[in-house]
Amino acid sequence: TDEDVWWRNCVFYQVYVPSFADSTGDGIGDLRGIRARLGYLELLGVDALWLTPFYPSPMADNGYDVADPRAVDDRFGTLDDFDALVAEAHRYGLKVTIDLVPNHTSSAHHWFQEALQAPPHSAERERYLFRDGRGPNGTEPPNNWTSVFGGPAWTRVADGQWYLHLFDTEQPDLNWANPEVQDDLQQTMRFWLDRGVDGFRIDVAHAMAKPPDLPDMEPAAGDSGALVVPGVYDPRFDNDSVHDIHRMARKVLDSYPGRMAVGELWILDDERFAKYLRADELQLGFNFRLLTTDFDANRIREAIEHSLDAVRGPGAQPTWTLANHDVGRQVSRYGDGWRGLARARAMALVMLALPGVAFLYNGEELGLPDVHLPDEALRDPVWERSGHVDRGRDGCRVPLPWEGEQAPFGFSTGTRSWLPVPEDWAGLTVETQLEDADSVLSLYRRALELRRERPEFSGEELEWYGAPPGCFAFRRKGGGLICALNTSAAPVPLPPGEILLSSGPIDSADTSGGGELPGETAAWLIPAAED
Ligand code: TEU
Repeated sequence: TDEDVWWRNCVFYQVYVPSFADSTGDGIGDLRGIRARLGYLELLGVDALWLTPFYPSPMADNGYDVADPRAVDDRFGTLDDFDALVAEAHRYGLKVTIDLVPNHTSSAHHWFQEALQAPPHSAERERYLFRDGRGPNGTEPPNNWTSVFGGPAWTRVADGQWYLHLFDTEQPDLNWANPEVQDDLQQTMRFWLDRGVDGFRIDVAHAMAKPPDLPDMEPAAGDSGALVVPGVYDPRFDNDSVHDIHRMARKVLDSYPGRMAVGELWILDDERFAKYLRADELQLGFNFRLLTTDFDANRIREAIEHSLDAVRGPGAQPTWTLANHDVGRQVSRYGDGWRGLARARAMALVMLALPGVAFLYNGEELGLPDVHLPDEALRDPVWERSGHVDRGRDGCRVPLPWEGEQAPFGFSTGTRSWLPVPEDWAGLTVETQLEDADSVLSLYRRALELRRERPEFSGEELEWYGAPPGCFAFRRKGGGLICALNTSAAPVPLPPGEILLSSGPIDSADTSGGGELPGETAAWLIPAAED
């Protein structure tokens, strides 16, 4: 039924749990904080939530180092708080999806602690990827793999063996050839499905399986993080046996009605990407092409066409995203000051005009920029492991400003916040933006409302109009919505029609007698009736 495939044209909202809303005054966001702000999400008009990890964790990687996947960290609340959040979200008509982190655990997970106590080749060690080192006395790592966060992907333990970690030293990779590991994920899925979650976001979904002999990678593979680049041999990611894991997970999902999973897939090769979306694997895969594209009409059009092509084979829905907690905020990415903001507004209209699924990252609807934090505030292991070369991802993780005149602007019931909120964000709060018809928040609200309510937002395929350099316009075949984007500085003519919404000021609401789209702007139109 339609209700079973609720996610097919859904707008997801990523709640970065530590930074959304703090109900206890400790400066860290929590589950009760989210529950208290559900009214805002209803007002915004999203359909589903993705909650980042809230499981017990030493927070070496802000919760992506999970010590117990079937519990709630004290910082974030209790299981009762979780149940209450799900129930309340459902009353608001919001679906709830949560993060699964199957590639690794925290080094504080009892399995890893047991592995450290146990001898080499023991059953305890076989849950992870322990190996003997190379070179005299095994003092060299078992292979040349590097961690996505920088430095070698291996750390040596007291008895001389090494364990693999594709991310931080405190995130040991699991051995997915081990049936115990496979079984544990199924238990975790059932645990949360039984509590009523509607689906999962699967962390590094192309990473779990490793070739048993762990062959060296091509050193250049280390330059692209977790992204698999065609033509560069990288046995760390996208091994064929990973698909067995997704099939297994899908069986669990399918034993409940209307549940789904979206995989984080850093894969540029369309054929490899499409394999994860086969009928018995993931329903959705994150597509990072829009997010990694500059503000250039030709490039953006290519990214869109490519993304649509990539899912056509398996018949899956396309997905779109402009930001998340790993990549930085679009306002800062697209340029400084007013230009970055104008472009981010334009791209929001492009993304929300496209068929399929959109993922928003909390704070993008406020036009938040990346924050340049002082060194001593930085928490991200990327900052540490890169030898302080890469400032890491904290700049896009700063808590949300809600209301009032003083930082942290209602984020917390107290005065603290785990990352400092800039004092000059008073003008960016939800409170101020709700009152301003021209704010980024008002743009997102209006866009989401139109997308939800207007019949023009249907049709899975696009038709492209001829357009001057630096611009494009597409029409959704079926519904008929037109989206035009001008990435140049000069105005360009608009197709005839009625303007539904634009990312910046436009002279006339009806362009049938001719109209112009200013530079760095996007508009939605309903085509003039043909007679
Ligand atoms: O990210 C996967 C990933 O490899 C990148 O997004 C990575 O964070 C970035 O390239 C580093 O600069 C997922 C999570 O989204 C991320 O927050 C976690 O740190 C990572 O997995 C490990 O669990």
